Amino acid sequence: MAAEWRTGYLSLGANLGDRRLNLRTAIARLDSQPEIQVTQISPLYETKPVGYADQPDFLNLCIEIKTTLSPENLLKITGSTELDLGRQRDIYWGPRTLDIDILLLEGQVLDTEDLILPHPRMKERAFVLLPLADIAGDLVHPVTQQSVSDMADLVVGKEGVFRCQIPLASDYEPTES
Ligand code: GSY
Repeated sequence: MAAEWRTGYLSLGANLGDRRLNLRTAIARLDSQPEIQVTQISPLYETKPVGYADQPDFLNLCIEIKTTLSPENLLKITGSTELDLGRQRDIYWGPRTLDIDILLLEGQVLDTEDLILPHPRMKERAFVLLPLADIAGDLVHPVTQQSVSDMADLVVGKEGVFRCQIPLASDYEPTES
């Protein structure tokens, strides 16, 4: 039986190296996987660091994907993409060339040692909710039943999140869904 294509949402962030290039490369690598299609890319945001303040500002965005991967295999791909782009885990909340968080995966509510879905901190993070609301405002959180737009309206910390005037320059176009 053919595997089912599910819709998912990922948050990407970078605050070391060429931040735009890191994000572009990560999106292209994810889309080059046969089991992943990138179908939407949010606007790009410059954001103040959350968690560990003494580090450079981040660039953040969210993407929509379609995937046939299980959550565990998607996590393996996002993890290997982070490592390929030079990520080291020196400081837990610290600077990184690339961070990819799986936010939501259609039909999946999970709490395992390696992965919690929906992402447990997404509702506290303006740097996640503002770009996510740009591409999926009507999406409903499967546990709280709140829409992404409502969560984005209520989230604190929006003053540290600025939409970039210059888009993520890209030779990459998302696949039409
Ligand atoms: O969890 C994502 C990594 N991260 C970020 C981030 O991507 N953006 C901002 N603004 N702060 C962050 N703190 C951490 S940890």
